[in-house]
Amino acid sequence: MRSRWASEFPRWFDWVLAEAGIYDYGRYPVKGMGVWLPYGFQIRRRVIELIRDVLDSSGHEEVLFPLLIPETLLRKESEHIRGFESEVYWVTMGGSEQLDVKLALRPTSETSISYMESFWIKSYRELPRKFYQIVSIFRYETKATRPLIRLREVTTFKEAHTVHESFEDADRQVAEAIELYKRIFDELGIPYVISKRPEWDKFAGALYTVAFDTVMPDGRVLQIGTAHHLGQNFTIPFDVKLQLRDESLDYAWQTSYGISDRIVATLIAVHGDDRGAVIPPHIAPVQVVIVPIPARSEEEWGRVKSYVARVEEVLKELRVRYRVDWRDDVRPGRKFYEWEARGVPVRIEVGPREAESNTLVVARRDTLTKDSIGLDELRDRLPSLFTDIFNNLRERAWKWLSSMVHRAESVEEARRLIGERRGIVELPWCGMEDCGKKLEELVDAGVLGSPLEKPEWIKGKRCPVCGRPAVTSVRLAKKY
Ligand code: A5A
Ligand code: ZN
Repeated sequence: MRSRWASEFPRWFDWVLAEAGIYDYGRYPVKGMGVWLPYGFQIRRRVIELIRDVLDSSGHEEVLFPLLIPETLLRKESEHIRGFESEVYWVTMGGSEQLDVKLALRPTSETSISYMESFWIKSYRELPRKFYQIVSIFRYETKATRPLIRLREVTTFKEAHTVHESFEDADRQVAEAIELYKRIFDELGIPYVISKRPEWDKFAGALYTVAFDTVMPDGRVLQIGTAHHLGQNFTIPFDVKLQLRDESLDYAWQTSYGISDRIVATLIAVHGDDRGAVIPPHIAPVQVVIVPIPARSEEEWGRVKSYVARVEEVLKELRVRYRVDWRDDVRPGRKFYEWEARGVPVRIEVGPREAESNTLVVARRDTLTKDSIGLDELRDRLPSLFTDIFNNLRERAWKWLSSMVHRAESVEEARRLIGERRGIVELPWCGMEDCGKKLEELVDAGVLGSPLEKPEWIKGKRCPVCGRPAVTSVRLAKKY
């Protein structure tokens, strides 16, 4: 058994990805790139389905752009390229010929999408448009790469790109994006803190960035999603012009928002335990595993087998994704261990005793408790058991996050909290960049930003750096 906590977390995470058959990382001979294994791929697929449902049902249209972006396009917005310059993979050769224009493997798609929008969008009547794609992007990350958390090929990059007729509409779109992301994370039981990133840490080319952060079991913070107001920063250089209501011509306004493989990483990290993954029932590739317990005689075994068939009938009727682990060369204890590591939410054990008495032993993965129920109760109890498991996972994860958000009023206190407890520390703040940066240095942590609404508790409090009255709070954390 491994510990998921504190400094053990990175090792636990590597172990669970391998042990549960989710993601093979570190062996493929390109740094920062791994392989989705069959079991992991199914988890990923269900998460993607959830994302698609949420976006499709809110007027987003799925598209698919080319992977390659000509250098000329990528360089058009100066802040953007300044931000991404050092992370771009370039294609320079076609066979043995040098290419006239270098081609970038997209690090994100603002430039290619804006370029095409200049042909598509003519009038305010067509707006808003909300596009999205779920694709691979490439970033030559220089910070330590980690499986699913910091990749160089991000294989599950959901990027949405929207176009609007005014600043305010784009502003409202960022608010919608936040609501949609809340729904997505809520449906996975992933807890989050929402912050407006400080000026010095916004997306390259954005007017402002709002980010979702979560706290990993080691107390370090991971950014799991971002929404950006892009203003007219891309529509001006790409000439995305439209006719407005008063017949005048102006450049369009845009937003973009993205989530990545980190959503799967977080699902596994926040719900897991020392035995491995704990996958919420609606996402689990296998929702129920039946482990038949060996019998002493052929005759008894025959009764177990036909009893298992009766259990299967019920599971089929309920349309549950289940497996019967019939392997005869593996002992039940070993099977329990393996299915627990994979995070199967419910295990049903049936042996001679259960077959005799028409009962089942039902084990919950989240609480590791066992219960004996009648076969006739299964039909009624299983759906509510799934709901209970998910609610418990979500509650547990939120409790953990809340316990990791601390408040401090002085630099010393903040520094001690981050040093001893990790997580997020909130301080009153005057809002000045100088003080924010000074805090990063003094607290020895990174700034996440401020809450979207001015918090009540800072009333009458002062910025611990300059002593001026606080206008908001600032959050700091050790970041991934
Ligand atoms: N076009 C916009 C949406 C964009 O690219 N935004 S972003 O740079 O902030 O990326 C969106 C999200 O992808 C981030 O919030 C982060 O959760 C995730 N992400 C970024 N780089 C990543 C990497 N190297 N590996 C895994 N996830 C990454
Ligand atoms: Zn200050």
